[in-house]
Amino acid sequence: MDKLRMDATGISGARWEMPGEPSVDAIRAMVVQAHCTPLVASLLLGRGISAQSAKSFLSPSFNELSPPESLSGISSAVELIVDCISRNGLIAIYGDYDVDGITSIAILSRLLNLAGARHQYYIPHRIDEGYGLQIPAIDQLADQGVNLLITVDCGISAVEAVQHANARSLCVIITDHHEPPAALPSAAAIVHPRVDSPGAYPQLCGAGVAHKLAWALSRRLCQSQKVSEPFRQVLLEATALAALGTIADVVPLTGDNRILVKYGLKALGQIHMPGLTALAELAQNQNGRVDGEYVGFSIAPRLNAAGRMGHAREALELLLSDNPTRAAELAAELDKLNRRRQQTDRKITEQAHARVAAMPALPSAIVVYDESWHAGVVGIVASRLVERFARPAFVFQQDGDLLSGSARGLPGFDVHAAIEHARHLIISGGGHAAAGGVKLRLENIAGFIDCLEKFAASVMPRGGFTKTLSIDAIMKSDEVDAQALHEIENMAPFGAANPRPRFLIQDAVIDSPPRLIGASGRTVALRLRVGNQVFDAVGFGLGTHATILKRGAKVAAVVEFKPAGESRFRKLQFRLLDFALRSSDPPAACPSLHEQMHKQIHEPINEPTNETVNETIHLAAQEVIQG
Ligand SMILES: [Mn+2]
Repeated sequence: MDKLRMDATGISGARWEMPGEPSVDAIRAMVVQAHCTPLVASLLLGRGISAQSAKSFLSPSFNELSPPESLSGISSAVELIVDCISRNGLIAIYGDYDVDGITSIAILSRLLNLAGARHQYYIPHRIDEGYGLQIPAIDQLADQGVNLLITVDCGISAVEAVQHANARSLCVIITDHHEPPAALPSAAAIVHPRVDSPGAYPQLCGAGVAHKLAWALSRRLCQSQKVSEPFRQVLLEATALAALGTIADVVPLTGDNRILVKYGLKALGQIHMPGLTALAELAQNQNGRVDGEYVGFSIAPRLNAAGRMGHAREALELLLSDNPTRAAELAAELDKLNRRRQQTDRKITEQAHARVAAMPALPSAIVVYDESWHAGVVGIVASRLVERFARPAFVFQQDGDLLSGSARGLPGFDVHAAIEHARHLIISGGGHAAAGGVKLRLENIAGFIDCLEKFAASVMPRGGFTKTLSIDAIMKSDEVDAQALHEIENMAPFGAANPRPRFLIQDAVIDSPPRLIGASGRTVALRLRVGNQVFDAVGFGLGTHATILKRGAKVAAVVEFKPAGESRFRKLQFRLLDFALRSSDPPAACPSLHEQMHKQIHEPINEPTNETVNETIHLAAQEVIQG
């Protein structure tokens, strides 16, 4: 059967991208080879996973993790560290203020502790110092007598800073995963998955790289491929920490990353880290499951809140603490900072929304700034503007005549390319397709806005940017059950590049009128009848459309299945991602899905809206849910 296509648009404004239909033969072959059910086989095929690779995808083994030696530079790095320890030298680990950065520091710090190395760490202040290896910090560390500097999650572009460190007789090891520049810094060793490391998994995050270094160092210190029990224990903790960093950095959950997350999440339940226990107690875990979504939406924002609203060292101290009382204090502090972050972000989002709504016309790229806006949340606010207006957004905090801010893009608009386009108007800036950061002088803002709008207009398709919601499969009402949910859970861990499967249920009926829940007023709870069954559903960001959902209304609904409760017989719940009202009953016999969809799904009958389901911007999604 050829690929099914249709032009349905949901109430959220997102275009629904329908799945191709794998052949029955392909499904059969995968069922046999991977010992999975036909449902899982068709989902995997739809994601481009072959029958050959399906088995290791479904049950990845820890032994499949690429060995530490696959990263070039790792053995020189290990020798430099061992040499420094043997001379009783002082080591500094230099990281970043986000979850990936602090988990990277925690991994090496816990290992150096066990190795009896003299060491300290340094995290720059997000707002006062900014990201990356900075010269004043290097001077400070040199003055404190540091001999060996190890960067984690940063440093690959720090050509000048490394030169400065060398001049101050600091030996530098760089471990990083950010895009390497053409000319690399003159460090004593560079450990990076995309620098001379053909055997390495290229998408490792900073903590994934730190995990490899910790593993190689453990082997070297134990003088054996098989490490001693205390080192095994620390590597187990390192795996859990690497999973946190991997999830929070939203790198694709394939290859090494999938293995690290799968075993790291498992390790979270086995290790003794009082900080994480204390944090988990505060971060309500509704279904009692420690999965990728729980870490991404509950644990990571709390750890990040320290860097955004205070100093990231509090979050690091939490990860390093072995004292339950102190850990509980720190967890409570992070929770408080996270609540303050939420309030701040909500307030600024409202102000930014109002600012955009007051513009004479919706611009092709949104640029807003204010002196009172907190620099720690401008990125989150930009995500929300993109979600609300379906336009790329740049949000700045003004400090005198200086503007510093964050940008978020959307499909069709590459933030990195846009920043390059405006390079002549800014002081500094960089990023990737989905997100970036910019600093510029106030006097250049008008030119910058003009330049960005022109760039956005040149790449914007007719009718504006549209976001797409890709659907994995169409599900008939009698196929929706807890068994299907159980089968899908085998595809976990879910996250970037492996999202929880999304299904289109074409003939659902609103069983209870929707209620608005949550502080934002944009989350809706309702019950959906599918065939003879009734399911609870929660829709994030759909609150504004709730009024058209009357009891008895027929809808085509795009849903994810969510487990409720930990029991084996747990109930099935829906997360409602989008819906479209249906005006008539489906025909009894469906000639083809294509025609059927065209007949049944009508354009939304309420006012057109730019509000869309922000599916592709993982960074944004990650930040938005906690609000
Ligand atoms: Mn990172």
